[in-house]
Amino acid sequence: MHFKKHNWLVKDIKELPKVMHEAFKVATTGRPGPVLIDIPKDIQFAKTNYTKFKKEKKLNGKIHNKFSENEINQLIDLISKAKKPVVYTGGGVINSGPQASETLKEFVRLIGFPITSTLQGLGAFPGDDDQFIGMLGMHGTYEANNAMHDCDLLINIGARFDDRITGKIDEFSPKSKKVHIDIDPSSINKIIKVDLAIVGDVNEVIKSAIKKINKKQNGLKNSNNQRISKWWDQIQKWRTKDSLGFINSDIEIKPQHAVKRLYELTKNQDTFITTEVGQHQMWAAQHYKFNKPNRWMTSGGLGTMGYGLPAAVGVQIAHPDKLVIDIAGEASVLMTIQEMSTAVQYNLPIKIFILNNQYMGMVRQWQELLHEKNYSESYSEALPDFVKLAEAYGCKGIKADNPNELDDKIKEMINYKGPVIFDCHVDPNENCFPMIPSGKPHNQMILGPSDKEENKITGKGKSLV
Ligand SMILES: Cc1ncc(C[n+]2csc(CCOP(=O)(O)OP(=O)(O)O)c2C)c(N)n1
Ligand SMILES: [Mg+2]
Repeated sequence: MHFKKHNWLVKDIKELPKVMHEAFKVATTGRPGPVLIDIPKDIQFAKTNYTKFKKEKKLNGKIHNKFSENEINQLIDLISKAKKPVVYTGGGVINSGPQASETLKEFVRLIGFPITSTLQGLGAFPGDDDQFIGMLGMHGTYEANNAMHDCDLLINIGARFDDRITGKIDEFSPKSKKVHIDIDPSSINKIIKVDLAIVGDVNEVIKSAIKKINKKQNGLKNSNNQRISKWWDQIQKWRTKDSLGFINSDIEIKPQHAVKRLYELTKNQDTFITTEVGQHQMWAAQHYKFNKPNRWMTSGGLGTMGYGLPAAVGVQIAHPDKLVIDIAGEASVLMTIQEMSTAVQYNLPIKIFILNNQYMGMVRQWQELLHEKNYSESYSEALPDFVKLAEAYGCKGIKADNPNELDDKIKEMINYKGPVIFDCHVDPNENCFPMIPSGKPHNQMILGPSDKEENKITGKGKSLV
């Protein structure tokens, strides 16, 4: 499977400077992605003179922004007619650069629509804003998924209709007109057919739309508000379900509670969160509120356990004075735990916050819900003592297993000047809800344990998870 956008094999040393320039250009422009330059041993020892290459001017602006005024007019026309609209944003807004998030905020406030986000798009729009209806998809909120299902206009900005978002494709958002704004033409009409495709840098496209709205249709904001007021009433009703709610405990630390406390105790500073892959990742996405772009680094798509710790190392090097926390699972973090040496060697004060449930929790959850509780190889009986492991690496270890001591221990972690491994023992049996069973449409979510029976995951849906 390809994990890179492009690769080069350098066969002649004279090609190397050109290839290096090209590689950086390909990696950073259009839809950004990793590239590989293969430099064989003989070329590594060869010598050549460096020749300068002319920088191409503003590649993003010239090559990819092929959208037309007519397309922007069509977008505004759809916006001004919709009664049940929803904006759905993805990682493309983040990749477009911080300016795109500012432009997005202006656009969404101007049109007054509800906005939801994919896992990768979190932070592009403030997570604590009233217009934000939470993340959508497999573990998204009730209001976001129902809005997606019932809407009459869906504006996808920089997202790719991933299977964790669409669920059952032929029942995905069945009544809506669909707009897709994306820099990558190959993403368009790939999974979901759309009514209007606008290819371009999302920042440029939204900016053009804002300009047009402000110029031409001054009354749009008010007329929109009236037209969609019933829709907002419906969304508020869905919100009252409180789909991220959970039953807290005085005896055990609930993982959702741990993430909520971590958020409350760190929200006053500019905090960067990375994650591993599993339930803890979804609880982090659900309960930590991201108000700025690029504060949330997580592995989606292929979802690689072991991503969060090295990612935290990288983020801390880029932002030496910021608080960087890896919200981790005990199984995932062990995949790359050796990187604690890097953190200690370079004195990087990363905080590894492990939601330790002694299970590969996401696997256990699926075994419970999809395989009739046939648990296999998901329980870890022989975990290391993470406090001792931290000490073995020469950093600080903190353990918490009582909700009453959680806040003090989190504060101790935040205030400690070096790297920390925080072993937070949580309820091992907690499941991550809400959940759209794969193969089911968005309006058939499992909301919590008591909801399971009516909404059992059956038939084809099982193999789709
Ligand atoms: C490298 C890799 N192997 C396997 C998987 C499949 N997988 C997804 S989540 C998970 C369990 C993760 O366990 P843990 O880190 O303890 O997180 P939890 O779900 O308990 O929060 C596994 C095995 C994966 N995503 N990546
Ligand atoms: Mg676990």
